[in-house]
Amino acid sequence: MSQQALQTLGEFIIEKQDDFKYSTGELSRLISSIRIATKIVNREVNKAGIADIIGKVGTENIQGEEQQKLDVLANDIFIAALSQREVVCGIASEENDDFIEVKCTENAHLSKYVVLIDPLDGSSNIDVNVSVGTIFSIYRRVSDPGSPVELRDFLQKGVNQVAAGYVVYGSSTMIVYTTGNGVNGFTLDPSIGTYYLSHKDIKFPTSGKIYSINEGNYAKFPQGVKDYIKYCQEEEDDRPYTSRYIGSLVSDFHRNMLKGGIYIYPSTSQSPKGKLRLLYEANPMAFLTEQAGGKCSDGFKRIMEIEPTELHQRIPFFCGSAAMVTKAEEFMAKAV
Ligand code: AHM
Ligand code: MG
Repeated sequence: MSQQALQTLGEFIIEKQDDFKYSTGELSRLISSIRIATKIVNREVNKAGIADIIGKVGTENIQGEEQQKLDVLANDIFIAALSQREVVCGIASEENDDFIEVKCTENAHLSKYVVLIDPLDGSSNIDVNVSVGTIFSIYRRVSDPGSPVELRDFLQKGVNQVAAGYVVYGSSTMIVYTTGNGVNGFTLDPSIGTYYLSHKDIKFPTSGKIYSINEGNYAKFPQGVKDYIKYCQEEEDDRPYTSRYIGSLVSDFHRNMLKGGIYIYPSTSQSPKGKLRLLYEANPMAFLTEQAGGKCSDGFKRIMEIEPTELHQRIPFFCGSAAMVTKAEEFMAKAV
């Protein structure tokens, strides 16, 4: 295929800028900054094996989990790329305890956007060469422009998202994002460092045959989830379904969105709120899911309508093909 015939992400961003009434180009610049950072992170992830930069740095993040060097590096890369370009007034990262106020210049202070980011999700997979990802979520600030950002600028419901997306650093590196007009995916040509539009207007198949859940935790799952797993395994109609779980949210999500499937990270008896974070993982994935025609809930209610109360809040997460999520919710409701 001739590369000249393909649209680059840069061209796509410029073309789509006109979709927004009264657009100032600020969101386009912000997405372009993310694009640049992903290429740098991609380079680091790719060379991780040979560069011997994998290892523990001896610090722990707010959730008390061990950080690996690449998490720290990816976090620094995104924060630098976003704060140096006058495109955001605040950044919250899964790797930082508190949000960051961006005040490097007067202009940046006036920016109307905040970004929430999980710079390197699934990082425990890096040292075994399994795909990892970046997840991001963009909101318009609610406090007055020009004043320092506040916690409430970040604690917004998912329905307020202006844009969200992820990068999968996989056998190919892809960026997939939405600004509320459907979901598009771009694949990186590493030889020239350019993303090309490869997956236009992605839609979740309405149903599917894949279920993704960490079944090692089965004994600790709520009864509704146990019942749904049993349903997935029954020999009836198009079942049993296929079990696929990478343990890297972005990769599991990406596969399910393209092939049809459901991803569940439920509450467990040990972690009643589950594992995934509402602001850094659940909400951006929920926005993408809904934009692709899928469904996303905490097992009972829509993820994007949940009022956040803290930056690192966790939430049970059911996400995927609409018919499959609806079915899982039926089992949850029956078991209450
Ligand atoms: P992380 O943000 O600490 O990397 O954790 C999130 C990851 C997800 O990518 C993945 O879906 C999940 O944790 C796997 O958790 P588990 O190993 O408990 O199944
Ligand atoms: Mg994460």
